[in-house]
Formats: sequence, structure tokens, C-alpha cells
Amino acid sequence: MKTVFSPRHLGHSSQLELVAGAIVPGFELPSRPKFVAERIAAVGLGPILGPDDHDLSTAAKIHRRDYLDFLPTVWDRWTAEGRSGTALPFTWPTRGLRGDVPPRFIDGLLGYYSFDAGAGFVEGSWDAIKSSHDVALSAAAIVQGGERAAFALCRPPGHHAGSAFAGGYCYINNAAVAAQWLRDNGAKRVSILDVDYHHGNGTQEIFYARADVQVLNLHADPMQEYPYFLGHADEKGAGDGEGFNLNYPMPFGTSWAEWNASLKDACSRLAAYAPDVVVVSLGVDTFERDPISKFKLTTEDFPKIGARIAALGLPTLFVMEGGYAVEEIGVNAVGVLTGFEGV
Ligand code: OKP
Ligand code: ZN
Repeated sequence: MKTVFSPRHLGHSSQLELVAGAIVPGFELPSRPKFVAERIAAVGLGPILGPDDHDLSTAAKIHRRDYLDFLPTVWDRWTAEGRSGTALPFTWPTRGLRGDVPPRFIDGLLGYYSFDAGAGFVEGSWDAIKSSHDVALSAAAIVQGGERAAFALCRPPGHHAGSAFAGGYCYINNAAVAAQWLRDNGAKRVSILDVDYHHGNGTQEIFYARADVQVLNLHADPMQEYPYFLGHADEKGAGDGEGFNLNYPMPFGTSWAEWNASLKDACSRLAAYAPDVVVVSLGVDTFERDPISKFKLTTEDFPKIGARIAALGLPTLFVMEGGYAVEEIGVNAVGVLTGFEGV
């Protein structure tokens, strides 16, 4: 299986986040994909290629234009105020406030275009975000070109990013852009299977009213876990999209048996939809020793995920999302891919 990866992610560093009342170094570290790339080489999964440049025309079909226009301007707006460090929001247009009037000042804009303080910007962030988008589209093109599967080793991740907001380490929804591109390039139906520990709220929001992209999410119950405000089982799609969104919320402490039962059900619903291609939002933060998560999957479980996805017999694009036990994300993420290949 070919992997697409860009070292341009490295400029997206020095992230901060608020954990239990303290501002601490972010968990979404620049070292994450290094461990994945090293494991790809160690097991001989296949070549690691650089991405091609892609314009934002596909992204503009799933993200709002004003949001896409804003992202590259954040760092300049921030430094224009004489600031350094990490650009982060602190005010959001929640219930009772105006969500329809973008303010002019950078602090207000950051809140207007986000749902949490979990997606900061430093000088290299936009270039990293764009490179991650390019990685996803370049890997999608490999699958569209006829290969059985490809791996987009994206950083930053994407599944929390919605049509007009960043959050949860995510800016552009890489998997959603790839799904849209596959739709525009021959696929009549696309399924997105999100196995990250956290609900892919952005992906759900983007495709919620569409029947041409099925979205299936396996995740920690939002009653207990981030992102808290989306991902319940009764969210099934709206309008034309009714019935094409499926959520599998699971409680803290979920281990392989229960998680696999959800995967099995999701795969049967996916097979019934009969997509032309599957996009897997591949997070490995379901791992038992993940520092921010509370599921109990073991390293031995990840190849079984890949094997079940392979049994669908469909062209498959894997897109990297979360996984914060950095030393182990290589063996776990690549375990899914080798399990898929039957190695
Ligand atoms: C991104 B992905 C803050 C905990 C929540 C956001 C987690 C984002 C996960 N103390 N932080 O889905 O892996
Ligand atoms: Zn996650």
C-alpha cells in the first residue's frame, strides 16, 4: 500500500490546550507521524510519497468560502496585533448570541470560526493544514487511479472540522474533502467509516443532509466524552440525508468485544449502502494506553479492524486522524493497514 506524507506538517508545533483547568502542551505532537512512517518502513508496507499540490476548489464544496479564506490569514492578523505564541480563541457565539455576524478583530474571528480552543495557530500552521489537505487528495487520487487502497498520513487531523469551524486539533476536514473529490471523480456513493475514539462531528455536519456520502461513526459517548455536543445514536441524517448518518456511541472502558460488535454492525450497514469507495477516518486513540482516551483496544486488535474493512472488498482510502500514545501509534495505525493487506 502506498502512503502519502508531507514533512510540511512540522511547522505546526508548540500547541497548547486547556486540560483540567491548566494550560498545558498540546497532545497533538509533531512527532506523531514520524512513528507511523518509521513503522511503515520497518514492516515494508510500501513506498512513502510526497503529495501533489491541489487547489482548494474541492474543499470549497464542503467548507464555507469565508472560512477557507480566513484560515491562511490567521497568523498575519495575530502578529499584526504585535502578538506571538499560539493564536487561540476565547469567546464563542453560543445560544443567545449572534452566530451570523463575523466580527472584524482577530480574537472575535477565531471564536466565530471555531467550536473550542483546541485548534491553535502558529506561523507554520496554515502550510501544515494545506499540506495535510494535499496529502488526503493525493492519496485519494491513488485509489481513484485503480489501486485497492492508499494511506493518507495526514497531520493535522480533520474530522472535527466542520463546514465553517475548526476545533479539536482540526482545521480542514481531510477525509471529507477526499470523499467529495472521489464523488467528483467517478464515485457515485462514498462511505466514510470513522473509527477514531472521538466522534467526527465535523464530518457528520458536512454530510448530514446528503444521501451520496454515508457517514458511520464509532466513538466514545458524547454524554461522557469530547466533543460532547454531537454524536448521539438518534442523529440519523436530515432531508435527503435521512438514514445515511449512523452513530455508535460507546461508554468509557469499552474493549474489543463490544467495539468489534459496533464495527461489525457498521460494516454490514456500509455493505448494504454499496459505496464505490470507502474512506476510513483512522484514529488509533481507542488504544488502551492512549493518554486522553478511555477505551481498551490492544495492539493485537488493530489488525483485526483492517481485516474486517478489507472483507468489504471495496477500494479504501485510509486517512490519519487521532492517536496520542505517540510511541505506539506507529505499530497500531500500521497494524490496521497490514491487517487490511492480510500480512
Ligand atoms: C482529536 B481527534 C481536552 C481534551 C479534549 C480535544 C481532543 C481532540 C481529539 N482536555 N481535547 O479526534 O483525535
Ligand atoms: Zn480522536
